[in-house]
Amino acid sequence: MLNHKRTLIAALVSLSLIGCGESTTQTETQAALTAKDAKQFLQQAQDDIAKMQVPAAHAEWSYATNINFDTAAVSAYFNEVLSTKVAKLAKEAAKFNDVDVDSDTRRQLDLLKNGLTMPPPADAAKAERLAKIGSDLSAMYGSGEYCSEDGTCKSLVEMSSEMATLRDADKLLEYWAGWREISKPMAPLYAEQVELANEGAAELGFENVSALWRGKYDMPADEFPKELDRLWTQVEPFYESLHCHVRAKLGEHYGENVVPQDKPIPAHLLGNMWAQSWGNIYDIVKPQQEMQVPDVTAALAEQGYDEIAMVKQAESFFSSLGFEELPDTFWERSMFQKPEGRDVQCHASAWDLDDKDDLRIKMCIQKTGEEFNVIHHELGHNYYQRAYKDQPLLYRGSANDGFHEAIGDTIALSITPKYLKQIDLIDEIPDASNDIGMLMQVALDKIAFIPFGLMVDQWRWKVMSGEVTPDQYNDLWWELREKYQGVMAPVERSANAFDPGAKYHVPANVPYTRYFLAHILQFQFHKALCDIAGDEGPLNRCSIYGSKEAGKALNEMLEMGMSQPWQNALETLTGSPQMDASTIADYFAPLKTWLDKQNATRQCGW
Ligand code: X8Z
Ligand code: ZN
Repeated sequence: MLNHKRTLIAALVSLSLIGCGESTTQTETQAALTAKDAKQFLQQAQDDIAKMQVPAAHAEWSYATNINFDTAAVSAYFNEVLSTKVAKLAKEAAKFNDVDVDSDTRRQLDLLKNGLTMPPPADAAKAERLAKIGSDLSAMYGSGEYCSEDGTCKSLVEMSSEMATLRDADKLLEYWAGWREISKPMAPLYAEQVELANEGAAELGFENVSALWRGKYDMPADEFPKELDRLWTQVEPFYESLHCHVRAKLGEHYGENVVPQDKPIPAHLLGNMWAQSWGNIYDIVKPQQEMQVPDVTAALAEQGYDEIAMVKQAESFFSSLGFEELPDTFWERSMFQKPEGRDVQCHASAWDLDDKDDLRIKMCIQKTGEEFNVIHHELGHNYYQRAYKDQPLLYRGSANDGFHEAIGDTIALSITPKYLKQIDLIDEIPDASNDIGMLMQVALDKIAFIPFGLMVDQWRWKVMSGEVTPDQYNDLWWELREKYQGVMAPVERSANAFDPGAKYHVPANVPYTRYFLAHILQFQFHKALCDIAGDEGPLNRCSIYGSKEAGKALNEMLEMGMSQPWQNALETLTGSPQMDASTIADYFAPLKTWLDKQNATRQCGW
């Protein structure tokens, strides 16, 4: 997973100073540092990190694919050692603040200073505690399950898979509430973690962890939220139309006593454990007029695809663009299915264990169209990692974290009927009269996600900055869920509930704004690549499959890694340095018109 990987790289960065040591730096400080010293410092840092990275990555992989007492201890140890070293190194980097260095050196120093996600305090006992909490939270999520009164226990994967097609509101509520039992014990640990990491952030010169996280986007930390607001304002009217229609249809299906038409939508009815994407309830909200929409889940089953075949098919898309095939070790070492008899972190992730060729994914693949998309998402990470592997270590990352999350999704936007026919998953390409159905399917996945992608870190930023206290954590979560998504808790939440902890990225400390950005960026990338591929049809019917030109243009951006501000990377591919949601409006324009007609006599909003 890119996320862990970036954290890891950042953590490893600290080790770099083992070689040049603090005593050297002390002398240097006294003797007035030069640009040459800065370069030497960075070189030494990156050499040392490179050496340390591999064993640490193996420890983390071992833990994520086999959660037990021993793997937890080893991974927590590496985490502590590495993040402590990075924090030290980040402090060292700050000593070059007033030294006149070239822009490349300055960029690398800055990346070193703000690379950590949860910076440990210098106090050894506190650093150890922070690492232990991180590992405990992760284990609580990874091994979490819900046991009903009759004693049957279900994993998250099992419940999620059932919830996709389950239409019994009581049973849905049972799973929804059941899964949220696993996060209750996380609450005190989470609060303690916030305090410790804030202490670490303060030592690095940041106001708090919130400022650190917001400061990673090549613009002032306080400007970044305004940029997000601007993008959200572009999407909001369309989201509200979709919300209005979905709520009305859910009301027809479950009754208006279950889905009141003047309130947010109860969160258990949207086909997804977190109500974050709604594609699974297409059957409930689809247009009345019969629409032919490819059923990828059914097609995969008909064609006898197993998990590996799904991944091979995804690989072949990238190959068709000119990307080199994945190495044999990818197939030997990846985890594609949930193994029997041990706990694993099923949440999908992509890894690059040696910063060279040891690419892997870790997933508990379900044989569905939804998971077929997730496979493309994960491979997008792997191809990105491989594209920037020759950059200096500090530049091995995506232009901003949203870019990393957007690449595989961009490719998946090309899984259009035209492509599905090319690979024999469907026999016929539905004509344009079916477009509303197909656009609805994509909107349920992508547009419904956008406010969720935004609210998770709106919550964390307030939590990390101390604007809210632990006793307000859960209430704030639901305030933001209602404000942005128009979704509400289906039952009153108890005083000890900690619902944010039931979402992987909160206990795992993976920043979430990246997915919001990715959902904007992927449409910009898709449009740019379709133009390059010479596809002149509507965007929702374009597939770049087989276009070496599109692959080349994409690779040019991927190869840049983090070597330049993201605005330059964006411009390289799309011709514009601005993130812009107007491509989304273009892509879905016919659906917006259709929705507004459906909603004409409805009272929208919440
Ligand atoms: O976490 C993921 C990926 C791994 S980076 C599967 N995603 C977010 C989520 O599942 O919540 C992809 C979309 C949003
Ligand atoms: Zn991802």
